[in-house]
Amino acid sequence: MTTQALKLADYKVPTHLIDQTELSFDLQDEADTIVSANIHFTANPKSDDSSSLFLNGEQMTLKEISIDGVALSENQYTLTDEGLTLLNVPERFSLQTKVAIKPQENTALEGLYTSGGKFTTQCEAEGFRRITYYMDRPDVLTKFKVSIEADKTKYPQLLSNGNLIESKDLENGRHLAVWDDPWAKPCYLFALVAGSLTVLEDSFKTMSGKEVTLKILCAKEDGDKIDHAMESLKKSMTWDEETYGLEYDLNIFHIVAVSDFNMGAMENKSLNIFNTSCVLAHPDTTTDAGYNRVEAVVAHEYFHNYSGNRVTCNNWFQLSLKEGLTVNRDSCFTMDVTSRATKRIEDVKMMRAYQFNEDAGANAHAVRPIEAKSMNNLYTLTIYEKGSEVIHMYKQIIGLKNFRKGTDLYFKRFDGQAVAVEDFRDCMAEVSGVDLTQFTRWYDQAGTPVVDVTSAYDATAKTFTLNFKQSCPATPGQPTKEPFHIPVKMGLLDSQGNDMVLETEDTAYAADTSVFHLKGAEQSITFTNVKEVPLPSLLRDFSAPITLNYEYSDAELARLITDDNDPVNRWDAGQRLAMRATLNLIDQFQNDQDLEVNTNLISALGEALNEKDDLSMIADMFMLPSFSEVAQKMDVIDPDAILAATKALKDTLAQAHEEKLLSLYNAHQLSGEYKYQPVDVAKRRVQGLALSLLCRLGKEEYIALATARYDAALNYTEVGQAMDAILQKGSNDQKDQMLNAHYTKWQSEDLMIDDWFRKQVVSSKGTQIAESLTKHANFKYTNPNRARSVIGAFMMTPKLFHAKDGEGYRFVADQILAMDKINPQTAARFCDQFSIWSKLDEDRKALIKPNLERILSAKELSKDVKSKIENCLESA
Ligand code: HT7
Ligand code: ZN
Repeated sequence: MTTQALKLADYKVPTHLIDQTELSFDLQDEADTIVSANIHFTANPKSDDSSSLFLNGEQMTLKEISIDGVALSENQYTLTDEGLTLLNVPERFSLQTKVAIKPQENTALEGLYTSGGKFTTQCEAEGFRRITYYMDRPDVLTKFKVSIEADKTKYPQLLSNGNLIESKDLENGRHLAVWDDPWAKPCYLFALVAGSLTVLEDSFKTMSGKEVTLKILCAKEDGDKIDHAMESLKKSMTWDEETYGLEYDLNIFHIVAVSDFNMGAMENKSLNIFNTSCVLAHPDTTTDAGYNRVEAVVAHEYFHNYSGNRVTCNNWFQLSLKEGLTVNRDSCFTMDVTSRATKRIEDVKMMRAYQFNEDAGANAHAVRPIEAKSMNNLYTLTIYEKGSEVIHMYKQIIGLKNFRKGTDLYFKRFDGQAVAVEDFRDCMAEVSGVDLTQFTRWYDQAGTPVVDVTSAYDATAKTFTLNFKQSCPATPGQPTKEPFHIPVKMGLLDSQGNDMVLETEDTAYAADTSVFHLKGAEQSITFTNVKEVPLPSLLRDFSAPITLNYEYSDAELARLITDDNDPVNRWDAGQRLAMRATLNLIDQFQNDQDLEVNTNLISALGEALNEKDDLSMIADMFMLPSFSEVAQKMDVIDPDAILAATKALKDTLAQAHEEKLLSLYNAHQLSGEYKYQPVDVAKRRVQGLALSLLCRLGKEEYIALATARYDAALNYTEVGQAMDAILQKGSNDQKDQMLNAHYTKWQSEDLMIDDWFRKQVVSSKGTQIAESLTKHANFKYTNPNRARSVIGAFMMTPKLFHAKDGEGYRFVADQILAMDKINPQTAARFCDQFSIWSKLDEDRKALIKPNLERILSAKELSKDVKSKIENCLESA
């Protein structure tokens, strides 16, 4: 039977409200944990159905149950695998329950579980129902008081949300801590941690002068790797005050690092829990990208304190309300504290390579979906990244000042409430006076809109007309789409490369924001007084998450690369040229011709290498179209052709620019102490680019350069770049030696061993290495980071996943099945590369289908995996 979907249309207000929740945890080393709950319910006046009450509860044993202190007989409630129904309940009552749970056996990492000798929780989205019987839904908010009791030597720290109000020693070496959170919250924000951890303590003075204690806790051996997270936290707190006027609202804020974690981090109220990979940083073990990730994730979780915690979602279909907004907030933060253009380009690249791909596949869904078979599977690029682009569009449409007025209104009006995306939209409409009705389609219609643009210049009338035509491909369940309100930020360049002053009678163009408001399926705009043929620069700053087609000549793209005022469009012109070159190469490959790279691209990228001021832009320009971006341009995806074309492109660029690349490499050598600062990051980045291209040439001297970098490197960014180069082109002996040395040196550092696994997988040629790594003594399905370092890395490497003999598909299917028994949420993520399978060539489709069917026929498949594979098979 196919998995039943939950529907947004079936949303009903909760039957009851909760006035207060008191929880008590008796944590035992090996025995069951006993959770006692005292929950104070009131019938919800807005509900017409409060005579009975359903409480979610899974994988627990009910030991005791009473209402207002009177034990219930068995005919007063019913129990199923999914929860508990209380029959004929009064208007107001308190429910007392005692349940036993098994955190030591919880490998799904949802609810309460143990990791590295400590107890920890993950409740979003539906983990709390594995802790106690409760209304596990985001629209039931209440204050929590939590008592935790455990052995004092093994678990000296006992933490939960809010303020510590009591702590004392008990008999038998045990102790007790009581936490009280003054802010009402849904149970997905509940957290508990018990363990023996190192603490870094600092403080932050808020804009109103309140002192906040900041604590970052991690395993003892990682105590030297949390300074960067602390600095990032303080920067984030300042940024949120300065940018959004939002001040922290408690006297204490914790971050705890945990090694077994399904995602990056979790924003539990005042007790954020982080995957170690998103909090630990040290120059010897963390790359620049890793430092950047820590800074961004710390900011993201901190920003949730308002966008998510103070104002939350009324059901999980509204997830993007908090996630899209918070991603947008963390993106802007990163732009402000690092390089604006580089961050924006990274976001655009991510949208095109991954979110557009999601939109084109079997699991495509709207930013606010209308149904879901598994809540865990809602944590997608569409909800997060496209959701953030929706926020970006609000800013384009109503302007930055109005946007800030809108968020002020939103946080004030809905403080302490659970709301929907319309509530956010209405605030934006109210403060700006702009009608955003049509804009709502961005939430409801899935798929990436395509806008085809043509132009006409009338030399006599001195007018320039742009004709726009929008469409959106069908997606599962949505065969046709209505036109979107698309903000197209634009400029027209004169022959000197300057922006013309734009004149038009058309009210669809807003001069203050340079935005053309495309609302119709077809719409034109005419500019007057245009003295010469202009060169349009369209969709500046990627003002909308669309594909915009315009027939630029190679020469026009070269002009945009050098002249455009908008860095995103300068970069995009390079991307367009590179995509054109790649598609030509694919054509040549498919017609058995010699592969010859477009010379205009070679010279344009040669020009880019001369850039002196913004080194990062060089590296951005050389980010060539990825496998998935190219695949999206093909009617039938031919992996062999894509791989051959991208290889030819990189090899040719390396040959053509060998000298420049070498001088770039030599010019930016850094010495001294590692600093995570934009100038140094950019230098290391271009060096890494140069080294990897040079090593493609296979010359001894460049391998020697990589070896020298490996030997002399002062930080892991440099070491990692050298290792990647050696793994690509070094001798087998050199590779073995280097890998052995890495393993020996870092065997006690999990994240470094993850990298050891990952590097071997991505540099391997077939399935054998990955397969044997899954049998390595240090490989474990119970640790998502480790599993991702092999299985995730494998499936994201097209030459491995799409191997002609189908071994890649077989391997990933085997791994999904193995992982699903342990951790369904992480296993489900390994299904994602299959979502475009029906667009592949016939041979590959025939290889994939039996693997999908094999997964689906497995006994006891989780609904997370089942629903993804069902969608794949249905899409064919
Ligand atoms: N809001 C969180 C989403 C989340 C999660 C985090 C960790 C482990 C499992 C999880 N499921 C959902 C993280 C965030 O977006 O900030
Ligand atoms: Zn988030």
